[in-house]
Amino acid sequence: MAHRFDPRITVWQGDITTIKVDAIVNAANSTLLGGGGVDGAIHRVAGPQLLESCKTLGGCSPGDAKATAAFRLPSDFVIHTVGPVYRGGAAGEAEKLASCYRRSLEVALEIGAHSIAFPAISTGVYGYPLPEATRIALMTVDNMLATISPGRISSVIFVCYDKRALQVYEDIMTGSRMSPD
Ligand code: AR6
Repeated sequence: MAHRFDPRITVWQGDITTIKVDAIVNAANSTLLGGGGVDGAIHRVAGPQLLESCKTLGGCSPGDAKATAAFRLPSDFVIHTVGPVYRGGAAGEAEKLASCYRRSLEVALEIGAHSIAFPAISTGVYGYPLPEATRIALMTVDNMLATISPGRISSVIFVCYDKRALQVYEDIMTGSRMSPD
């Protein structure tokens, strides 16, 4: 039978920098000093104050997360997390990726962010195969939400940049893609 995901989880296709939630998550690198992909887009829209704020954080280890204000973005906060670089799957990537989602939700709780939007961490430049990364993202967040009341976390949006990613998320949510491929 298909797994029933927490109703606070939704999937949306588009640009994460346009979303008005309490906190958006950035798929950063360990310097936290900007980069390409979603990181570049977030810094561009937030403006130069975001980089200034990130400089005070002293970097971030893979699997960890740290928050800043969101400056010109419509959200209130940016939670910067660092995904693993995919090196074939036997180098602890799955545990590191799961840790990104767990730590980001823990940081959201600490800063009082109730609504949170995630990009598909590590699935761009860092090369994590999308179906496997998506299963980890959905299962990790779903497992954590089971222990967090709706008064503390009210919604989690998974943001897919393109149609292909949206299809993968929707297939896993509806149970039509539960086995590895
Ligand atoms: N909104 C939502 N998702 C996006 C957006 C956007 N505006 N732009 C890209 N994506 P990536 P990574 C998706 O490469 O793999 C950076 O240089 C994209 O389609 O941004 O974790 C950092 O500084 C993909 O599915 O992040 C690091 O050095 C997903 O976001 C490195 O890349 C993640 O792709 C991190 O690599």
